[in-house]
Amino acid sequence: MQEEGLEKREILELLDKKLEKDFSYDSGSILGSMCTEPLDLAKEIYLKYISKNLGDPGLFLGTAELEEELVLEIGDLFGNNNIIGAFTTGGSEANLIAMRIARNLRPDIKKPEIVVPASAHLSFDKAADFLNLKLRKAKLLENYQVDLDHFESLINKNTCAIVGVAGTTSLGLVDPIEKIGKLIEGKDIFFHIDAAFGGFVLPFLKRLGYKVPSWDFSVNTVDSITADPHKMGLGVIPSGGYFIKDASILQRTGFEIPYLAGGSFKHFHIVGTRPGGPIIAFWVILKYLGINGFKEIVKKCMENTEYLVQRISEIQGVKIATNPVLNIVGITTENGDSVCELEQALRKNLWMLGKFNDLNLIRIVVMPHVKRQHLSRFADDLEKIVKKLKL
Ligand code: 0PR
Repeated sequence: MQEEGLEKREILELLDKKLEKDFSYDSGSILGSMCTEPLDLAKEIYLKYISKNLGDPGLFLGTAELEEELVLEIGDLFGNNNIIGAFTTGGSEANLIAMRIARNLRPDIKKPEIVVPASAHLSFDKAADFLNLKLRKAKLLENYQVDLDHFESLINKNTCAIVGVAGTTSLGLVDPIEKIGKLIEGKDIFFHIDAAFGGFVLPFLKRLGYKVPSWDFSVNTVDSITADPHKMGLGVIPSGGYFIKDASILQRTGFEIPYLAGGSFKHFHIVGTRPGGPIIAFWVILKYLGINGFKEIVKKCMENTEYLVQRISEIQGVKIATNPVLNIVGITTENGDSVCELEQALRKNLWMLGKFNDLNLIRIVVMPHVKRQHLSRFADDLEKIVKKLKL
């Protein structure tokens, strides 16, 4: 650190240089991210309220009330307007919090276990590690759907939670939530849904007339849901969220912090200091877009997804892994060859994609920043590269 402070102009120049390596959403290069450029209004509001700290809600009563209001509004969207919940740094934290609740609701289990589909996000591996849970993974069938028989066989007297995914990380698939729920009917096992990605797509897809399987609180065995504003909610990073059906769980498993300036309160959070800005920004996004605004955004993403699927179907040597349910497309080779070389070649052409080695696929997330012309250029490049690699 230098002795004297620099001029703002000098600092900005330095920053521009340092950050010029970053990719930007509007370049079209970012095809494999679940984040996107937040709405301009959300950015403006976030900056305005950047100092709000929900770690001490007694000092920011208005913000705390707004968070509660937002949770109820989201509950309404997810089939139950009588829930509790809060916003987090992202889906990983929300999933970790849900798994902690599930574990603590069952103090009678000495060696607690959770059952997740093999397609579940890495955050469950992390949660199992942090919380000392045994993680049991149900394998996938050929069509990438979870094998329900295997799932059922993994449930036993030590199971404190099971997980269903509504929008898998690799392919955007929705697990058969109703059928999974049936496996634990009448049992004291917590049922968590990871809709970090799908949470702010599925309700709008349904309203657009797409066939959407039941995945939310309308399935009566579902206890909690993760859904992230900073993915398809177009919110500001960091913002994830968890939503819980039974409000009494807060009293039973929440932490109490007794010494705060604003007074004591109960909460589930890992962090103490908690940003209010992204939450206020998300409240504004819901007000600004309304159901119809979200429907329009989701419709465009799905139309672009369908365009991409069509273009890939015209390229010999590659194919889509499975028909997309959400705005996520998996690309694999027709002859079963590894996608590694293909992914590397695409990366050299500055297409930044996801790659899933276990499923041998490249993932494209058709986020709102991904435009038709980007996909068209991508498909042209893909065709050339596939020819060159003789796939
Ligand atoms: N659950 C699901 C289903 C997810 O796909 C993710 C993240 C999480 C939970 C965890 O969310 P946080 O990352 O907010 O903790 N899925 C993205 C992925 O793995 C995360 C991501 C986002 C990766 C942007 C890259 C990127 O550029 O693809």
